[in-house]
Amino acid sequence: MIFLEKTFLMIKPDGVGKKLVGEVLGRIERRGLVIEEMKLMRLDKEMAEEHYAQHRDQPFFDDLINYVISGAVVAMVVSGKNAVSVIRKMIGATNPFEAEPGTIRGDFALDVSENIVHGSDSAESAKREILLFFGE
Ligand code: IDP
Ligand code: MG
Repeated sequence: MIFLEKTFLMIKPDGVGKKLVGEVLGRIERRGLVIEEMKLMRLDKEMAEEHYAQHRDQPFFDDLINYVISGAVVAMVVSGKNAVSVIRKMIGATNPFEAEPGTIRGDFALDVSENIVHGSDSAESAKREILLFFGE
């Protein structure tokens, strides 16, 4: 089944710091996906904790929050056919050791705690995250 859907993608502080914004946007555009909304912003602690609420009980939670609030992020809504799973494939595995070359993490990251980008893991997560960041 093909779904025309929206997903949420965020270039995390290490991605912005490594000057990978253009690289990530270029990959999204060249794939034929559409950037519907985009903003450069800084997350506060409350918003970061809300965004990553599902990981609240993980041992890495505090480090994750401190990392994601440590600098500017680029948040965006991306649309296209099967955008949620297409973006997840383009991002690659959570642990960059396992991310295939050709994926964003497989090409630019080597550390599970700093892995360049976030992408929604399901249509439900996308809806929640788009509401949190863009209020729609
Ligand atoms: P995802 O970003 O591929 O969806 P999740 O399991 O949702 O991965 O984890 C959210 C984020 O938390 C990861 O992108 C990464 O930044 C961080 N993270 C996940 N697992 C670990 C870990 O084992 N140690 C440190 N940080 C982690
Ligand atoms: Mg996730």
